[in-house]
Amino acid sequence: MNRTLSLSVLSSLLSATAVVASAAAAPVYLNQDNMTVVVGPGTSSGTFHNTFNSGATITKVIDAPSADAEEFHDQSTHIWFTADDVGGGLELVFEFDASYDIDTLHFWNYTSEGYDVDNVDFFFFNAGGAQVGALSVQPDLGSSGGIEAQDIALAAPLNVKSVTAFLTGSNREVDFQNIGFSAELSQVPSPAASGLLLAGLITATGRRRSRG
Ligand SMILES: [Ca+2]
Ligand SMILES: [Ca+2]
Repeated sequence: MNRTLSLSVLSSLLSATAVVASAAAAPVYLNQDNMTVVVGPGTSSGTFHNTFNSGATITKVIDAPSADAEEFHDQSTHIWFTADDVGGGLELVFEFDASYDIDTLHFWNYTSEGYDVDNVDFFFFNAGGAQVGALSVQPDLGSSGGIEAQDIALAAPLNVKSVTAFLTGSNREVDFQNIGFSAELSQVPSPAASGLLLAGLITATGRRRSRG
């Protein structure tokens, strides 16, 4: 077997790997299409006012169709929670349809200090349920008129399958429109793909050795 063929096999394998890697690296916007959200058990005592009137559900915090979507503040679009005590807040638990490497948080905050979210504590979990990181962000006020997302770079860990967010306001008020994430599908090679690559490399190496 000649060296040219061996190199050609190696080259093909590396190209195939690059194609797989670039396909997996395409950014994904995470919203109601590829994650779920529930009100977490860590939510403090408080009131949701008219948040769930008319059959509305918590899913309205992940219904922005894209990261640059504009949303108007009305009863069908936002969440309003008031904690009974300072320090209390709303806990949301997001579950993704796969493991992702999160790049960016998109946060549509309320437009005035009297009700907006002042701090969000994030906790990140892998597919096994183990906590793999935590960080806090202080989002800006929402833009007036149609509210657009503030894009906040998140130094989040890799391979995140679920996220818990604890949202608070310094005056007990938590009012916002949406949360979304931009992420890339985590690159965990499938056993079949890595087995194929390994077999190819062994074959190519064996051919090179037999030639010498
Ligand atoms: Ca919404
Ligand atoms: Ca505030």
